[in-house]
Amino acid sequence: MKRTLENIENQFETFQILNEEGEIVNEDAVPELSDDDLKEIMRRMVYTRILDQRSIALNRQGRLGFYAPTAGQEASQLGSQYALEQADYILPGYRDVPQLIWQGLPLYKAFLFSKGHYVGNQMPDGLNAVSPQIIIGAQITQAAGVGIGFKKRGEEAVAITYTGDGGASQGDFYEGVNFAGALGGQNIFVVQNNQFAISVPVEKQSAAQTIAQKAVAAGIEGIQVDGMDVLAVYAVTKDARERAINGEGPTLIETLTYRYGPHTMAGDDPTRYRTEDMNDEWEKKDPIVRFRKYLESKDLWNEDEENKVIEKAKEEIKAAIKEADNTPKQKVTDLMDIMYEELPQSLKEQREEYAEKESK
Ligand SMILES: Cc1ncc(C[n+]2csc(CCOP(=O)(O)OP(=O)(O)O)c2C)c(N)n1
Ligand SMILES: [Mg+2]
Repeated sequence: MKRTLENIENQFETFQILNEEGEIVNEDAVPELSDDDLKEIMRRMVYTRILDQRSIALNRQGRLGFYAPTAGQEASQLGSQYALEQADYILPGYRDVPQLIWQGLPLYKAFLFSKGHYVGNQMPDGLNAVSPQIIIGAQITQAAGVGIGFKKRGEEAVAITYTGDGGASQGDFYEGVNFAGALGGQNIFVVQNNQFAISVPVEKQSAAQTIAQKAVAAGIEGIQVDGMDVLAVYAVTKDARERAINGEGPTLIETLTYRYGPHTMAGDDPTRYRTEDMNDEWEKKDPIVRFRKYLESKDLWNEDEENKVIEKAKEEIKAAIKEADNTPKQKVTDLMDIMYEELPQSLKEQREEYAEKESK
């Protein structure tokens, strides 16, 4: 028998443009981005890191509900989002709130999502997205549907979906990528491989050396990218988007990354399954540190600039949490009203009952 697995796996090398020192190691692949774009990407990453810190603090004060920390994953999340256009459609997982924010979700709505308030799930006009999915993998088949729809309608847009290394083991994942491949969906499937599914290490998740290679069985392009390198993530996503729109099919992107914090704020203790050494090793790869070094070497960034971003983030976060707190509490009648265009008779009666209770 000819040994094909090793041959295939050897082809999935990690794509990188910027190394840990902030040096370009792949000159030919450097994406065309203006100085303003580069600074904007940095601003977004710094802002998002602050938002993460503030969200963790707010959660500990009991002012937020569900929260899945994002620090460490900024390059994977924002590098890919920066490659999108406004017409594109995002189907995120629970950790992917930053992509929604930078694509147009107001911050107070992100906080309301955390609080489990329905207003946090209502996307503003111009933002094509569903709210973050909690069920692992469920958004992947939906994304295939949206991407196939774009193709059928001849629209110049892609559906991008995000899941984790754990999500890539779900049946929905294989169904989604296969179906999108078979029907030429305008899709980008991003797997943020942050090495763990809660406490389960990726090595126990699959016998495959890479998640990217799972594209092969679906007959689509797959690439593994340094998920701590924002230029590399941007470049591969931009390329995937162009190919999808040109009718060249979907792409599976595996980003190698790490979440610094706990899985969620609901009691996970990462010291039980990760070592200090492992944390240190990944922190050396930090996406913000290396991009800062790169921008400083081009004279595009300095401490003052960064402090301004941090102050602005803190102010806006303060105002947004206030706005979320001031949003009227959701009522049972609200939940009924947003669920149906026309209420079924049985619920009409219940609605009247609740409306009366709520009016007291
Ligand atoms: C269908 C389903 N099974 C189990 C869970 C419980 N669960 C929540 S997060 C998680 C791990 C997911 O890990 P991964 O896909 O790697 O994403 P990460 O949290 O690391 O970003 C599990 C098993 C769930 N939400 N949905
Ligand atoms: Mg994971």
